[in-house]
Amino acid sequence: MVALSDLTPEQHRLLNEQTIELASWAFGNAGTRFKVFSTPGTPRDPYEKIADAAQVQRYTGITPRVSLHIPWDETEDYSKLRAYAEDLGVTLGNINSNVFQDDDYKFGSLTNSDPAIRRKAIDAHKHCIEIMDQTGSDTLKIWLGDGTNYPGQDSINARQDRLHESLEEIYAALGEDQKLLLEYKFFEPAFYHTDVPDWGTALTQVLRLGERAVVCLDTGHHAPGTNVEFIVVQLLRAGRLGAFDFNSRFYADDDLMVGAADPFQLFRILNEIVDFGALAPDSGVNFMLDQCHQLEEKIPGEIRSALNVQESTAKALIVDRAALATAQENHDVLGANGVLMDAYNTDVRPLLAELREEQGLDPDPSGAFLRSGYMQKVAEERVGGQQASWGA
Ligand code: PSV
Ligand code: MN
Repeated sequence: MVALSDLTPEQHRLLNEQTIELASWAFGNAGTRFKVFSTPGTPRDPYEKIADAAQVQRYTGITPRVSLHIPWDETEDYSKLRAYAEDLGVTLGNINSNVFQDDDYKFGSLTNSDPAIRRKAIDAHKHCIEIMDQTGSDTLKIWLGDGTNYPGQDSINARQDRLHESLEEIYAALGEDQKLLLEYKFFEPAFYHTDVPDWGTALTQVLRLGERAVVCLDTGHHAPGTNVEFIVVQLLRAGRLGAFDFNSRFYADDDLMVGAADPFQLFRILNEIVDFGALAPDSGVNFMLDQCHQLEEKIPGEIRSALNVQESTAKALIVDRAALATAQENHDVLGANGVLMDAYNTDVRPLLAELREEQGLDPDPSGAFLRSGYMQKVAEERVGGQQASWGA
């Protein structure tokens, strides 16, 4: 076990400063194509989603930003939404574009062979940039459903060209302080090929755009068995790891709570982040949760996830880097692996409870939230209307 007093001032500072962005859609109902279950108290609009996200921040102290998805979170007055969020102690984070749920995008959006549809998709991104100007968001996050289902359906090569041209126009529309974040995914909804399937394609595309174009690594978007931490290092080395979408998976893009399916993978990722010196907020890497809570309660699910990331971070921070370097130099395979495993097997929960007490928070965020009665309160208040859901 380690105590807060065992940490160096630098380790302590990094834990204190760590932040994790939440996704607004995590607070809506989610499910599979078979069924979306509803829950009493589920938010019905972006305001209620932000109110729920603010609860996660209130009890964990490490989730001060909420990411919006457009048009899911479309609202009349973004300055009003921004002020509402700030009153509750959170800010609005990334703006996620959505060009995958309109009939026009059946055969692609930014890569579509029809110039009129590409124009519509580019304009949807420009609309997101206008929203960013009002919300104060500095990042436009792009994930595309584009791809094909059958060999020969369209030219893979031509689609890459169209993608570049579309992205170039979007990139040019960004302000000096705004970034373009391109997310890759190797399948779904397209099954033969997707137009941005992997980090190599995403990196190639962003490198052609300019310095403010970076890559988003969603942990669920890789083939089973992929060494994700290796990709983390490659993107860091290229200076283009813009963000994580954290979640965990047993099979495909399950969007389960991060650290639930494979806590060791989460530790390995954060170990590379710490080793590279990319944990500090000014490193340019945004840590975000991109999850759907289908069975579990959403706010407690987000609290658990934020704590899972925090615990893995603390474990990565306490890796004895000097001992590791010596073992690596001596080709001491078991010794080096043992140093990592010692950190991974350390119970950091008491240390984090101490950290919270020092920050004036309840040492047990999950318990404190459940005791607050918030869930009962919103279940009583949020009656009628249309509950938010994935895709609404
Ligand atoms: C796609 O699977 C994705 O990971 C993207 O980040 C989307 O915007 C998000 O999920 C929302 O469902
Ligand atoms: Mn994602």
